[in-house]
Amino acid sequence: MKLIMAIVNNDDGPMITAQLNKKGVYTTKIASTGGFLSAGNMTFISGVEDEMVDEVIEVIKAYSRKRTQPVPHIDSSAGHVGATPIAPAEVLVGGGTIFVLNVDSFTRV
Ligand code: 2BA
Repeated sequence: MKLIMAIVNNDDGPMITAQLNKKGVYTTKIASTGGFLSAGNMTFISGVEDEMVDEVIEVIKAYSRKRTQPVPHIDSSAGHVGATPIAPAEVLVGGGTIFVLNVDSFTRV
């Protein structure tokens, strides 16, 4: 058994949830926040049998769009002539960021 943790854009969350439910995949959604952009995103946690892992990843891939988002934090010195921002003005976010972990034990009581 594996534990899949997938971080996706908030806008893609509902479609991914619907598709996972359709396939009978149990999932827990956690409202999360990206450490870099401080923007809301959604983290899915699903415990699945090994043979389902690729199918779940395919769903997440299919419904996670890439988008560019502005980076809010710019060095305060950027206002001075000739100064450069310390971060790019935009970053490419997503599709999804997916971790697959081995599960030692799974119990429902
Ligand atoms: P954020 O941390 O808000 O990052 C948003 C996007 O900013 C990232 O997109 C990436 O393009 C860029 N970025 C992140 N950290 C950066 C840094 N230190 N320097 C320059 N650019 C940086 P994604 O890579 O698609 O990540 C989307 C979200 O997935 C992240 O939101 C974070 O919540 C999560 N994530 C991504 N990689 C992760 C990891 N290795 N561990 C835990 N969470 C991760």
